[in-house]
Amino acid sequence: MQLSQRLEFPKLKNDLILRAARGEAVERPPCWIMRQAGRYLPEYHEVKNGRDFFETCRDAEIASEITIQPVRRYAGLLDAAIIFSDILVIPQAMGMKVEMVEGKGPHFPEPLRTLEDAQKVLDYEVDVLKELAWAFKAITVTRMKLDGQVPLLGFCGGPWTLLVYMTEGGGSRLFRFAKQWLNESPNVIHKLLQKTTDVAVEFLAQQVVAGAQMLQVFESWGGELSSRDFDEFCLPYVRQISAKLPARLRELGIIEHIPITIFAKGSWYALDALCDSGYSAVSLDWLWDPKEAVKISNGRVTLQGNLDPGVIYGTDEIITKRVEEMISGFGGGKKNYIVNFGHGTHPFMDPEKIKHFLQECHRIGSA
Ligand code: 1CP
Repeated sequence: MQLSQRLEFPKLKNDLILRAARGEAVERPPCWIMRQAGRYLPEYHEVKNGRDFFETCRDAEIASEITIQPVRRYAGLLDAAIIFSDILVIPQAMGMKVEMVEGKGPHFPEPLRTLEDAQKVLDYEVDVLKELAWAFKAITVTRMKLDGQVPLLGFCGGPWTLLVYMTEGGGSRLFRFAKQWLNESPNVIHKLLQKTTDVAVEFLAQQVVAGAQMLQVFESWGGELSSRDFDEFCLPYVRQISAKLPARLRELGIIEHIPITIFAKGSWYALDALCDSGYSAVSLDWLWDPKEAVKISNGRVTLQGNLDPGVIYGTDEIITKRVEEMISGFGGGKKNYIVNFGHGTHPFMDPEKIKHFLQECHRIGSA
């Protein structure tokens, strides 16, 4: 798509998160929450109405409604919306079947177990625009409906995390198959990671064309890798994504800088490297002491995080105390900081507690 053909979107009224991601000084830290749309919100279950998960993602009207629900409920408290979708749409676009089992999570009926299985995926010709057309439509519809209230975030799974699901066939505790692949057939794994990376770059770029204003890469299983395996199987691909994206965006007529965040859960050893990996922001899990992370990042990136989501089960007083500690730990939050949890919301969380968290982030972050 050329510049002249680009879609016209409503004017953005709140660009706080974009400014913070660019490293500009801000009046208070922007706030959003990983997995803010979905399972803990009664209005989500109402709209989903027992439908299949991927069916809801593929219906632009429903996906946009679910994306906007938290923005509406927490009016004025959230500074970004994240498109309602899943990281596993990339394996789907690569020809793999993925089902979402209610109450259990993702399930691949035919995970990669043999070299022939892997070859089939490597040989599959992926047409990102065609296979994920529904995702781009959902983004465009959502951006229009948001009417510039807050920026819309696009996202994808990191290549290593996607490989875990493709080999394990779902969530895992032991990572038996993924680790077997890494240590038995590293060459095949590199080919799969490369192919996934190429699809991820195109997917992210097209999300921006469709209307995403900021992006995040979720390497949720980063911390399952040893530091040396992270350097071999994760970091180079995560780096390729941030390195290749700007050129692809320019080809597609996008000249503005699109901030991109990397979240490599559990990969504490990689923070220094991630600060030099071409990402505007690095999202931290709750194992980090904010002060230590600030010391290491030393102003190279904007840090995002990192409340232990479990704090939301606590009293208002303890939530307030943890917010104070978090924001002061990140240096007061007026530069190089975005408020978030260290991981996603849980289905059992009380939306009112999350509201208290957000209100306190605003109060303390504005002081
Ligand atoms: O508000 C939002 O963030 C909604 C959009 C969203 C995002 C960004 C969903 C909806 N999923 C994701 C990302 C995602 N999906 C990640 C990365 C973030 C993280 O680490 O949490 C991962 C690992 C997945 C995979 C996945 N999808 C799981 C985890 C399985 C495991 O291995 O433990 C699950 C349970 C899903 C299903 C899913 N995705 C999203 C929702 C709301 C749900 C629950 C489906 C339902 O309604 O039952």
